[in-house]
Amino acid sequence: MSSNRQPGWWKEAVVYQVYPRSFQDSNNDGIGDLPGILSRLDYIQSLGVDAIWLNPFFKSPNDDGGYDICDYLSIQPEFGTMADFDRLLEGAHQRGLKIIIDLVFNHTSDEHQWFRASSQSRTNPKRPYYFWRDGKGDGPPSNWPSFFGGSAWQKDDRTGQYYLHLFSKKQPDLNWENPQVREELQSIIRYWTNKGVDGIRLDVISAISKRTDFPDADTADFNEIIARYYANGPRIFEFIGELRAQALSDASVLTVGEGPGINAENAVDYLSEGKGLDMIFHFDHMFLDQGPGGRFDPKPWSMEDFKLVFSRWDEALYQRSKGWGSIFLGNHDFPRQVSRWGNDGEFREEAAKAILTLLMTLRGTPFIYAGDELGMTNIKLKSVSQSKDVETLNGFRTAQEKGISEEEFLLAANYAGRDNARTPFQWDDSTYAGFSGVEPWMVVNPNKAVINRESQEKEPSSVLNHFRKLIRLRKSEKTLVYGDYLPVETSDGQLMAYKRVGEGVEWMVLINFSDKNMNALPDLTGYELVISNVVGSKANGMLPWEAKILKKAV
Ligand code: TEU
Ligand code: CA
Repeated sequence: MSSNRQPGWWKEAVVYQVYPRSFQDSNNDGIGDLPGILSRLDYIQSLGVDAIWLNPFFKSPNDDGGYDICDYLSIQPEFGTMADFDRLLEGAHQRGLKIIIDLVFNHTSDEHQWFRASSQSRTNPKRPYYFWRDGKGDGPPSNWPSFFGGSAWQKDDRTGQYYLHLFSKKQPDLNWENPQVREELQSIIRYWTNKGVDGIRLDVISAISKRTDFPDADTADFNEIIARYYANGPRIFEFIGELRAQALSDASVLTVGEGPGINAENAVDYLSEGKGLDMIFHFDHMFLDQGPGGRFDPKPWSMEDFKLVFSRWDEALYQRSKGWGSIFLGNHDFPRQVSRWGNDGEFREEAAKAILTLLMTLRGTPFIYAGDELGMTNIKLKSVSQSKDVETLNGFRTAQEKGISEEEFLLAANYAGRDNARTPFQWDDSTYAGFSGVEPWMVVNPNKAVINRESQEKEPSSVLNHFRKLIRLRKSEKTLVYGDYLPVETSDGQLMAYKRVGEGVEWMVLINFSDKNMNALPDLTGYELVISNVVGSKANGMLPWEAKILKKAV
């Protein structure tokens, strides 16, 4: 049964992101799988969400959590079978849930048959599926760094050339200049849309058009390198437009592009109505606390900059063009949102609800990462050896080369690393949190005794039930979806305030991003409180991490 899909269905939707490896293990091998997700569809439906984004579940050596695909048309054996996927898709559609899959087309695994052939010889017909270049002197063709540490070029001794890999060396970049590659990718999309999937997330889509002269980067600032050398390449809009016109011509199939390096100025070019993508994920807020060295070079972020990101993007997407935005505050690549933006100690519950309030009251489609509806937190790894993430493990090697101690590196990794978001989902307070009957692939957060779905179902004021309240409010009040977004000046910088304005109604959202009480609020004349996330809320003040949603008829 296919889902009844209209173009633009995503605008009023809320999307729930599931990282299959960490969500539910159904066969006690310690690894999450597709039947496990199927067994939890009633829970997902009970949240009130409309769609599920599944991180990659295709055959992969799992060098980068499945983002290194060696067969786009088969299921990762430890996740199950194609029949399991079909049952999951059917089960989701039966519950009115749509399925968004995650296709990684910037690169394949080095174990993909295309790369195995391409690396055989300089004359192999598949050689031009990837980027092969002679070195410069006795070094790589250019000084480009990989996202995952070291050079973005790997020397292949068999043919004496280097191949490009913006990510791990087991993730060679595909050569989109080659029309054969583009045709192969189009047929992969058709395979999955013919199956009835409702949307596609296109991984790192902003980087698929390379500057094929591979000029040396003239900066060491990694996020600048992404923006100026990896993303927004010369043929990017041509390639996206071609994808759209060919395999993605069904306007009811959502296309959301992951776009590191996309900025508020050029985002509209990626979204041009009908020719471009329906939505993109930008990273302006997500890179706020990354120093020039990238993820493991954290720096303090400011509320002023944080607020500016949302104003700037709302203005770019809605006031300057007819784009549509996605809103996310956490995912499988970033630390848990309550730990990163909030407080995961004394005020954890209030802060988790406050951040969910932000997520659910902005203009754009909210994407919530599984576990954030419970207020799951970061994990404190005791040693780097506990990490299962190539980005962290390589990052540690790079740090060691700079003489940085494990203890010092762990401070950065425990603050910013991706392992934080990949600990098993906390269903209950049993030994392995109800995720599995055996020790899982990844350490379970010890706070599962306190933070778990089972206990929160029973608690009316739990983070989980507050999230359900928020999603019900957003669904019943279309101004929270489509209304204008108007930032409101506040005397205390830690107070985030904004209006959502529609026909005959104004909403005001106030979020106290601090551990302290506040008593200087914007003028609330005529507004009445609809939801607060704390007990003992006062009309003329804000308690620590309080988030108020107020409404005024106009
Ligand atoms: O991430 C690409 C990316 O640009 C970053 O946003 C991401 O934070 C990454 O960890 C580098 O810091 C996508 C996927 O979401 C990520 O899981 C993959 O590792 C990556 O692409 C390569 O496929
Ligand atoms: Ca399993």
